[in-house]
Amino acid sequence: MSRLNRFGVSMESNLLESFDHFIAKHGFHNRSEAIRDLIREKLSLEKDEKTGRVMGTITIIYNHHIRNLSEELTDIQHHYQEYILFSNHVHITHEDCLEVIVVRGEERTLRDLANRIGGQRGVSMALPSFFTLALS
Ligand code: NI
Repeated sequence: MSRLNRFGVSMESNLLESFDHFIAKHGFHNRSEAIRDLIREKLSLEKDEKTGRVMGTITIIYNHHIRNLSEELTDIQHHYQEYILFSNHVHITHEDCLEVIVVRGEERTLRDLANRIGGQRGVSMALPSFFTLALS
């Protein structure tokens, strides 16, 4: 590991308070460790964005008894139709459905898609799993 450098960080009290909650929730030992981790993650995301496209799946579990949820999920997927190669649906219990959506495109867009799906009431999981495609 290369030498550690110290630098000062200024931020508003409420932001720092939220950050400390984040640190406690995610089990970081201290602020420095958490900041390092966040920076690494952000830089890695940016690198993926620069290298372009990814491919993978978004696996979702949802309760189809929730009013309008199935229609809403269909609407969202139509909005992103150019990124979706196909999807498969499995009925896992009386009310729960599992869907695997195979996607290809810019990672940022695909993460937006996963977040939009995951943000719907009645969706208990929206798990993105992507790998980077080499540019051709
Ligand atoms: Ni189903």
